[in-house]
Amino acid sequence: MSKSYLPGFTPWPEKVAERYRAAGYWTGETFGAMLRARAQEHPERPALVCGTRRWTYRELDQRSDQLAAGFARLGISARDRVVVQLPNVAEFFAVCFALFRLGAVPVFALPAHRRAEISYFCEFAEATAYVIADSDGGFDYRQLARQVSAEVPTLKHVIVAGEAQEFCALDSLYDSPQTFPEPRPDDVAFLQLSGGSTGLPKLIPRTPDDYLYSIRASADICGLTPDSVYLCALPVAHNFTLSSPGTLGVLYAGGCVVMARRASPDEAFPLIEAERVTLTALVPPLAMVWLDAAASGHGSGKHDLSSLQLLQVGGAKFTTEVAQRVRPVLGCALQQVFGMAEGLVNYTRHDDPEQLIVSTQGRPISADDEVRVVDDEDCDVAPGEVGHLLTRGPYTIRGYYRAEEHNARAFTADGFYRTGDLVSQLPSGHLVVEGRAKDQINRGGDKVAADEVENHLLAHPNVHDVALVAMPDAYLGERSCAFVIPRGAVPRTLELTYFLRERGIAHYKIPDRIEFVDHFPKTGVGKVNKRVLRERIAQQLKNAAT
Ligand code: OOB
Repeated sequence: MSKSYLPGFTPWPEKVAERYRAAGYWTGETFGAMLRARAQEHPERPALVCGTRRWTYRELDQRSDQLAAGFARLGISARDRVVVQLPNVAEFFAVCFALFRLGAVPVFALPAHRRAEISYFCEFAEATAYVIADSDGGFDYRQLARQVSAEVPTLKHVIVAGEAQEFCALDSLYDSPQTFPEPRPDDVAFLQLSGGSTGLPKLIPRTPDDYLYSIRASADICGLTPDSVYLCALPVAHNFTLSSPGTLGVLYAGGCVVMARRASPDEAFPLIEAERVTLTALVPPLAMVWLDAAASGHGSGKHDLSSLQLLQVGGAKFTTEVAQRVRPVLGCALQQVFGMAEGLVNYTRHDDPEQLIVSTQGRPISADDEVRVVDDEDCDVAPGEVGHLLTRGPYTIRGYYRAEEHNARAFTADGFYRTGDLVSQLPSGHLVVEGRAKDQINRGGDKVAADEVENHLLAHPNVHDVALVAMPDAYLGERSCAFVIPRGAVPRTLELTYFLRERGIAHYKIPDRIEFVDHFPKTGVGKVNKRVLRERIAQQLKNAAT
């Protein structure tokens, strides 16, 4: 076992770590050991269902061992970073557990990411390998891999699930199992992505100790058992789907994970009926689509959803009015989930009064999650008042990966993470998300960092200045609007969106609307006043609707 940590990781202070171990939160278990234990307990139980394929725990365990050996043959070794960009397929788990067993470090990209994001992740993490599916949703990831390989010299291997063409086929890597040294449970096991608010997305280091604690506790809060059947409908690599309690929580509990390629009712409802799914997780816009489909009672709505016991909704604010429809329409319980890839996750509990379930975003997992609600000077606000949410605890990171300068701003001197969320807290401990102080647009759960998109737009020769703000949207909650001060000829909206596509950014980051203006309103200190811009576009939309 290595004595040092992965360079660029900020560990918890030793005294704090000791406390978390003594409290039984951090158990020293690794992901590889967790899967091994389940495979020994119930080898023949189904672990994964994906299309016509069904993998038992034994098979998932074996495949992970075999792939670990295949990855090692390629030269991938402990601590190497590997960007993993897979859709909702069973291979995701074989790849992840293989990398965990090797001690290599997956970097979880989303299927929506494109050249700009993937090249950046590969470069920043100095990734040696990139794992993709051949194509999904009409997009050919091999074409993306060609562009990324040309740009990133450290990248030695592109590994493809499916038709590999000139790349390495994942299926060719199922070698005879070998034994690898157990990785440290308190070192980085993988890197998650932050939604970001400043510049490029930050990488979030998570350890087996902290992550498995949040998974165990989440599985407990959600009442998971070996009979739980989880529909993985949101992107598999997202923190919500992975760990709250998500797929890993269900595997921890010995249950079964059913993969849906899409979260639409026409794909998900037949799977719920056929596999007797007991729980799933959605972002608010999808929950609305499901409610409408189920309420209509025809088309996809005619499926038997009676096995569904729990619908989790999170990632963005779920309005009380829609939340109230879940139980009557879907006939299952609702759980609101307010979490973040950096750590802290809040759940409403099964035995909470219905009023709290529909109107709050839950309370923290752990008695040792420290939550502070503060004003702009970091002073605690009066109980019940709105303020900035700060948090630290047994599964909330103490720093982003290799981001010393940013960390000094994103964390307080005593290690609290500044979430950028504005919340109020009820006497019961439940949090209500009231807004956001970070410069981000939450597009139905997809997070858009304003200045990342602004920087791309500023690269256009006819853009003098730009400010990206959120505008209200009945379906997504928020969409993005770019206010642009043109330089010279006023560019056409289509030209700018095409320009952004060409720069290779994820589709959800492309502004939904562009407004051309002569100047920006300014704050007292001369900064662009985004509040005024948000109000202006909201008013404009309102006027247009009446
Ligand atoms: C989840 O994680 P991220 O990292 O994509 O985004 C975190 C941010 C939070 O800081 C907050 O701004 C927003 O997403 N958010 C919510 C919310 N859940 C997340 N805002 C309002 N209401 C909610 N229920 O989104 C995530 C991670 C784990 C579990 C669930 C969600």
